Amino acid sequence: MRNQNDAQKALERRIFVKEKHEKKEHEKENNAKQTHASVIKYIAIVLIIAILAVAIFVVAISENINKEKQGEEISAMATRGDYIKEIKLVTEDNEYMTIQTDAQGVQVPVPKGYVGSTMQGENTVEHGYVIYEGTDPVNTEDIWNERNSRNQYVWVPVTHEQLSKMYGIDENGKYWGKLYDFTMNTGNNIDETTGATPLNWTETNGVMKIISIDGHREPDITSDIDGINSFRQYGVKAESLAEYLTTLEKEFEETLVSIAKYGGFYIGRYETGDVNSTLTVHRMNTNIGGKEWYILYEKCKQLRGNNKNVLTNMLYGSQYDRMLMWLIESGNKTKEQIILDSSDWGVYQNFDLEYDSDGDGVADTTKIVGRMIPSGSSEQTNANNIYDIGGNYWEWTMEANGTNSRIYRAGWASSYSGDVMNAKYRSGWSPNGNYVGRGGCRAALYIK
Ligand SMILES: [Ca+2]
Ligand SMILES: [Ca+2]
Repeated sequence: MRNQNDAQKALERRIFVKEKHEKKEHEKENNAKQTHASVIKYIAIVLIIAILAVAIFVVAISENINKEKQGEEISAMATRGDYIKEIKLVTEDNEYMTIQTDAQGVQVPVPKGYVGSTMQGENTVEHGYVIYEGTDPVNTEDIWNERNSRNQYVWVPVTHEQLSKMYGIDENGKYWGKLYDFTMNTGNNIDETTGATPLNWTETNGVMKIISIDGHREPDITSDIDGINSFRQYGVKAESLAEYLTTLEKEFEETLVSIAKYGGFYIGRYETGDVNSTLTVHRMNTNIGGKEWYILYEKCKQLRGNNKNVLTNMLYGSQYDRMLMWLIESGNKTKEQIILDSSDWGVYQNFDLEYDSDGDGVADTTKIVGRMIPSGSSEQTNANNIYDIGGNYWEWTMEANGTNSRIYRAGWASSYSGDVMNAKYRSGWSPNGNYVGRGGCRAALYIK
């Protein structure tokens, strides 16, 4: 028994020892594993730190490169912006124009191929200096025929300070028109005299930003047409939208150069006429609307005919806005007449105005609701010698909005009143869509 017990105890002890040994081994193993894991963890941490350090370094370097790049771009932009800003005002005759003196002694550039009017009421910059196409002096004895048969434009003076409020340059170096809404409110960002306030853009340190890229903007394309067939259908002279955009941008830049060089631009005195054939800017025209934006845009460019001293185009939104500001600044119109109600100087459904129906210079007809009047036939719509801004036909501009709309300005005679579609009013529709029947346009002329 005793031996058996001893044997049993010995066995138990062995088992115990074995287990203990195994436990120790296991612990050792675990310790080794833990040490191994610690080493791996340590290496991992070191690696992560190293990777993070490298990443931070790379980011820092690339940010620095970006900053340098941005710096280069900004300075390139500044140079490019200065290129317009640094253009000196031309004060002596050149190959494209001669400097004329108005009735008040103010100098005004008159392009070759056009003559400044000597007619009283048309011969001061302050109240709208008028030029007539052709080289013959304006026959003031037969002024009604002259007005009805020669293209006419009115000088809109623009100082360099005012020009800087008509365009800006974005971070990519693209020139944009500065568009404005007009408000009777006062406050930051609202011009005290005119109530003009930025529309869809900001400017910081000389860099302009379009707030909504699909909002009001110019120059830009809209995507309603694409492909060579639709281009041809509307007489668009481009093979692609990209090419079209390049053309629009180049033309806009040319207008800025001209405005800087000569201190202003010419605006069509009347709504453009003869829209079914070769455009004209004549008084008493009745073919003044009903065309697609694309067609009128191309036709406006042809308005200059063979004259190589000037460029013509459809008016830009930024130029329309400057013209409105000029009407207020020159005292021709009040803020209220531009912003709140243009009934008393426009062609609207809510205002009976007298107009000349046969061009003999004597008003003999009263407009009734639902009727347009011949271009420039009512003296009541005259604003610094520019006619029918307030109403009559809607006027397409170069301004784009959305992906599929061009902006027209002011009113439409037959179904709106002047307190709704006042002179500042802007809305848009598809450039070749349903409402083209109401679309006319205003031309502009720039000296080269
Ligand atoms: Ca008459
Ligand atoms: Ca109009």
